[in-house]
Amino acid sequence: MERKWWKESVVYQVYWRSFYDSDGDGYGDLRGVIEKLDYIRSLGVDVIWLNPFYVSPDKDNGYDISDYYSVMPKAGTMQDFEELLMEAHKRGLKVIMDLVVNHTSNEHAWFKESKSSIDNPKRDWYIWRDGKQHQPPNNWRSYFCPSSWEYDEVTEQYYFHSFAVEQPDLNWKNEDVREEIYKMMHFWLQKGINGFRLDAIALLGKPEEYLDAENPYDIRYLTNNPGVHDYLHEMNRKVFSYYDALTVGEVAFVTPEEGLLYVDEARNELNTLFHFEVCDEMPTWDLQRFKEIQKHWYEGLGGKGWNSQFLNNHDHTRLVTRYGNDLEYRIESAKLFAAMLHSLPGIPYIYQGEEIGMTGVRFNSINDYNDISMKNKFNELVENGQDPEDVLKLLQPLSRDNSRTPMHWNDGRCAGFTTGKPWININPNYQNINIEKALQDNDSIFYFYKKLITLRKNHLVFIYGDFQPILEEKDELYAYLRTYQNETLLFIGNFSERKLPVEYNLSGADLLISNYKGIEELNILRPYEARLYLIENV
Ligand code: TEU
Repeated sequence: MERKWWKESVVYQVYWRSFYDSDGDGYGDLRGVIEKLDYIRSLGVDVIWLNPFYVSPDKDNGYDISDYYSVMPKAGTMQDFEELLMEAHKRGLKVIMDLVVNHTSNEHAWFKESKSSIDNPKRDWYIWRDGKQHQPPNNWRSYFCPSSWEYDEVTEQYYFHSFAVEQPDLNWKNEDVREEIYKMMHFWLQKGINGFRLDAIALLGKPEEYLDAENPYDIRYLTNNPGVHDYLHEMNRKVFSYYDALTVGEVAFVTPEEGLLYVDEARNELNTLFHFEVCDEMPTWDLQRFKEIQKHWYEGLGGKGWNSQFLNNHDHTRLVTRYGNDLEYRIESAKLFAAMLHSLPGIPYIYQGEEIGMTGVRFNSINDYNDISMKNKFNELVENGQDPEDVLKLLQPLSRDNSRTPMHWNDGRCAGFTTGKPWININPNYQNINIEKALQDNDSIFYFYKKLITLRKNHLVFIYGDFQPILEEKDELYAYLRTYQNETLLFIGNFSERKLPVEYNLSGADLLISNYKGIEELNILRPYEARLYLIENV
């Protein structure tokens, strides 16, 4: 596989509304990102992924778009965005945007036209069906609601929505829809952005017939339907092929073999993908399962497609809380996961705050939560008779708001995030966990990430090395070799709170980085201890 800039990059995800508030309205904004570009650059990352900032009623925090060509006032202005792009490029940072084209907002002009009458020219831009005996066309649920259909009184039909009622799905079978989206993509790429993160992109295909699902709670019927590859191949031919862009697809519920169809270089669809075999299907840490997933994806992509590595984002709770140990071993476990994610095959993505070990959060009331997915689920379960307190406890660990609390810049008022009232509560542990404190501590998680990123730049084996798991039978130990040209990298990590022996000859190995000060016993790993070695080619 040939060298590409995006294969050699580390991506930093900026959830701008929680990043830094420059004007005191309680929301982060694009000017806030501009003011913190030097901080982002100091970490050593190469690309910034900005979550959506298009005009939106904000029912799903910008993933319900009502105007693809303008910037939502909460985020700033188009001039702010253009300045952000210029200032980022000045610092050698590339910028990718979030492309949300499986659906729009129900307040988009296209939908308002489509909804206005059965024979409106844009009726077919969305998915409308007759009900069955005053019931929805089928029993499908959506990601956010008990039904994926919403009845429209005016035209007496139902429209389809894979997510919230306020997010009607576009009909990608309609060529006019596709051409309109491609035109919009060129508009942003011609401004100089460096690519897209493609939201829910595996959902573009839709079935010919909407038949009832045997188990409506298994929502895989929403994704990976026929047609998706035809659309992505056309999107590549009509848009991506004109640019040297990073295109990373959010592709849930696929096997490695299915995932390869999206990113096989010979198929000219996308560059890389996020699969969700971990974050969607592994509620708590299971190292043996994780090893299987990594091995299957490495073998499944088979050197033909490129993977991406992440363990948290704006939808998935903070990795140190969900998969690490955010109490006694917060620092060690945060660094352990970082060393693993930055030495596995694929592009590493750092979610804002991960680099200082920010943790998940527990708000006392459902009213403190913002996430539409969680609030809809809460209402459904309570309406079905479940105790509200029990439901809150059930939903808190995986609430998307865990990752959406504002960044901790310092230990001052509102963690230095805003001079106003923050749009969502700030994690109360900001006085102990914040960037100002991290930058003053040479042993902080921040500087550990920085060192890892520097190592990746100095040793291509991190990027292009093959992947050879070893010591696989050790339940709480993860170890693998990666070899490229004349270098061999060895990762060993102890994912337990006990000391573990490492039966591997480390005598000739050069230690690159470890998350403990010094080595206590060469062949014993301390709780959550991680080490990366360069070893003589085996
Ligand atoms: O999320 C899509 C989404 O939730 C599923 O594709 C998938 O579940 C994936 O497995 C994540 O767990 C995207 C955005 O990231 C999310 O913030 C939006 O709410 C959603 O699309 C609708 O645009």
